[in-house]
Amino acid sequence: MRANQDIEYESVQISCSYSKRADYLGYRAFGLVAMRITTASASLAVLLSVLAFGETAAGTVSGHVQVEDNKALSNIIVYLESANGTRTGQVHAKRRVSQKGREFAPDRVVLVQGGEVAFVNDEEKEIDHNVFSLSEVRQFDIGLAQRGSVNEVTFPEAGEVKYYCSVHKNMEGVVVVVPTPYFAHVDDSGRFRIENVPPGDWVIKAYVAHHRYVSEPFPVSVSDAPLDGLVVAVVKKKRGK
Ligand SMILES: [Cu+2]
Repeated sequence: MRANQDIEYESVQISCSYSKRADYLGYRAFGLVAMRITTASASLAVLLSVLAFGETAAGTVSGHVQVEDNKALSNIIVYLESANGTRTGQVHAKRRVSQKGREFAPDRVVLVQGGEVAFVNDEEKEIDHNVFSLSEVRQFDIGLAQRGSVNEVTFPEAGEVKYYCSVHKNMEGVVVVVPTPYFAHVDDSGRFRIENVPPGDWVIKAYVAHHRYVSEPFPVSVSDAPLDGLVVAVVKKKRGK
């Protein structure tokens, strides 16, 4: 290259102007691609909303949870209950809980009322387990479960079901049974968002894992317009309750 300075100079000039041109073309090409992506995602969004809502409109319910004295509580679930007691939109999902390594996993399951949990003894060694609950909502005892066994337990009533293993005292878990599929986990900043809620009258409630706190339910009327900025109060339980 150094043999001919002029040629090198010229080639630099050429490549320089070429690269400017290429940049310009690239920019334009990028712009066009970006436009195409935007158009594609816009049509996708329209398609998705049509798929999600189908022929019946559905609403979004969102807001935040306000805990008394701003106490930091984790594992709060906000959910909707039908105002007239009908059970809408039941999804009888089956959840699986492993017992491997002498622990229930996941040890916290949210289940829609009527659903079931399969407790699986998937230990690698011959270790027997058991699952029992003395909760008000659902009492059960699956007896001694050998390695490889699967025991399904249904949860017909809503509420909190704490359960244990009679063989291993440190094993415990909880099934939170909610009345409808319209629930959301509250995030670290206290916010929640429940989507695809059928229009109608609902009562908004919260499940609070801390036994000294309880939510203050209130009615909400859902339409196809988003219901935003709701404040769900979580307060200390009154004495004697
Ligand atoms: Cu066990």
